[in-house]
Amino acid sequence: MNIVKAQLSIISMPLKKPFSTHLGIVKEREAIIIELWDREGEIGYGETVAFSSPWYTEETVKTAYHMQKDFILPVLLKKTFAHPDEFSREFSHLRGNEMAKSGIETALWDLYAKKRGKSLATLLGGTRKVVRAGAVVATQDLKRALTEIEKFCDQGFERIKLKISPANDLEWIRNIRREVPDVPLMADANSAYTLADVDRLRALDEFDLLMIEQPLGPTDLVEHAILQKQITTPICLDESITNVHDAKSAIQLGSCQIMNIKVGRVGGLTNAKQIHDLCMENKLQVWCGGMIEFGISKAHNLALASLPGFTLPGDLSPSTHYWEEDIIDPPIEMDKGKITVPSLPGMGFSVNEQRLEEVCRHKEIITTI
Ligand code: OSB
Ligand code: MG
Repeated sequence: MNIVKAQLSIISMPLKKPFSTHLGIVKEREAIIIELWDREGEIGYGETVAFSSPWYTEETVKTAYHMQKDFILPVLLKKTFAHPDEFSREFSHLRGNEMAKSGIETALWDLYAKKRGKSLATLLGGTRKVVRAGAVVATQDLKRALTEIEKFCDQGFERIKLKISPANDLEWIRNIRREVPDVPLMADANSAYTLADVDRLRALDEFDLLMIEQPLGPTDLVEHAILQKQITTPICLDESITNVHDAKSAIQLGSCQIMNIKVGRVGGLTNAKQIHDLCMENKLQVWCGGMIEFGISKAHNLALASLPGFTLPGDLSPSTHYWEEDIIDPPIEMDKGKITVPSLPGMGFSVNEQRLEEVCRHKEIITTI
């Protein structure tokens, strides 16, 4: 693959409703859409899932744009890649900045799959035709949380994930369990606790949660291992796993029983697949995490989630879940809690150029000359 031209577009769209965690509220979603052209004019699409501010990881839309424009694309435009797997190694000298890398790496994967006339899922080694969808409840109001859970269950979502913190955990989950005793329920703390909260976290054990996601800090692999010995609810890691090495360490230490794999958080599809393979070898269950993303990233997620180790429902939702109108065509749909893995070449969806233009705030073309 020889990339002759790249375009970076910063887009912005309001969410249908605010997404609220103990770390802040997302009302408007920015993202960088990447288009890579090869010599024959074929285009590969990627999406950078960094947020406008560094609340979830240290990256932002602006830092990712800087990395892509000034460090990644100038090198990429001078290279020839036989396979998108080469990207991760080539840019390993560029530290961190996984979301910046992922936006471009996933565009390379899309282009590569289109050139081969194969779906991304097929090329990654996917084995499922449909994946199981899951919804996230991210609100500071218990009544609203209960209403949403009921709605999501009616829509067919196969599991509900509740955002928790010491301000809304035990009381909330007790109420939810009273209203909907059997719903497959998990909690995501986004690092709201420390080991000093072990009694509080142990009190969650009685509610039969599928798992608790990232209770402690991002670098707390040792602390998560200590916590897991004191609670029965399986720990799932999210923020703590940014590469294959983190995943190996977490498995060695016993920091978690389950992993959430996000393409953007781990620097692209190649690394995501490697973490998946490692978890399968070590008999850990994995699921595909979400980033309140647009359709391009959603499409890449569907391909990844078709791999055999993705045995649990992910943060996978239809286009209309967060957006009035997505940027892909057709939009992603859910049928009875299942989403079909695209089978057309590449990511399997077209980009809705008119919609992309509508939500575009800034764009720039980068070429070798
Ligand atoms: O912690 O999993 C998280 C969204 C943005 C940033 C972090 C997280 C999330 C989610 C997934 O919870 C929401 C979704 O995309 O459906
Ligand atoms: Mg999470």
